[in-house]
Amino acid sequence: MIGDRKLNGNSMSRLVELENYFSSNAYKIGKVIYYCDEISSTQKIAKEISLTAENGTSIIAKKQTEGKGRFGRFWHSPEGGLWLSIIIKDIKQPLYLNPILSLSCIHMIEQFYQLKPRIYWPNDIYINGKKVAGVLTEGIHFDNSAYIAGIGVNVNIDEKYFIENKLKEATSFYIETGRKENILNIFQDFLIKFNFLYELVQMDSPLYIDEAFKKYNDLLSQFVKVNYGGTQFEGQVLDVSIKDGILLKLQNNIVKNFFPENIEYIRRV
Ligand code: BT5
Repeated sequence: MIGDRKLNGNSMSRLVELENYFSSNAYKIGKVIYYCDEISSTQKIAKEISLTAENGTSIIAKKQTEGKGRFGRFWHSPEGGLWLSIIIKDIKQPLYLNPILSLSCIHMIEQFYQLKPRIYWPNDIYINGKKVAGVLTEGIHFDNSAYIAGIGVNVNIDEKYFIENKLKEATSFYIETGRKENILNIFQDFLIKFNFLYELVQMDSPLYIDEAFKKYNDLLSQFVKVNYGGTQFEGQVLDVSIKDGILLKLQNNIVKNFFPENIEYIRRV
């Protein structure tokens, strides 16, 4: 790790070895990687540098003090997690950004651990009924011409942290397996998978992504309660898809689509 510099007031390093790996393998994402010991939020810094940064620039932090979830929620980011934001400037179908973040995480988990990850709508990753990772994509610039694709993954965090912070539904790979992993290895593998799926989107061949998104989904045929733009709905999940969202058969037998951007939360009943 060399090349310390200040980036908008934060002391950042470049992960040169990893950058070389991604450049020399002709990957589009990961040619520029910033690393910081402690940061407010990787999303925030990514936004600040997004105008001049090249497509695929990635920012990771050992620890975040103001980690951000969806709808302004707080994301706990102590040391022991992968806290990552990627600046994406040229994706052909932005609808696929969240799903490919989730699926890259799923495939990385399958590579490293004997675990069975599931996608819990819209894009959380769950293991054994608990949340191990969350995804947050934000459109930036007035016309959404660029995106900050964020993911938080609980890698080596211990149970004590979640108990002390009253996160009953949270887990980590360490809690599930008793094994600690090198977070940079996890990051590298995640980014390899992300590059692969990203290329599928850019080549207009997202069929595999559509199928995998359905295959790993945890909600098919479940009875759920949805908070949709502030209104509650209850029903059975008939289908989930990236393009059409979640298809619910409501209690009055009406069938209705719900799109992820407006789903504040969804719970099993
Ligand atoms: C998410 O939000 O799941 C998206 C999280 C994205 C975090 C990444 S980290 C890198 C980048 N930089 C950032 O600042 N953010 C992104 P949401 O679906 O709103 O889930 C938030 C809820 O999950 C909280 O209200 C808690 O209930 C719970 N939660 C918070 N921290 C958690 C953690 N570390 N593990 C599991 N659950 C957590």
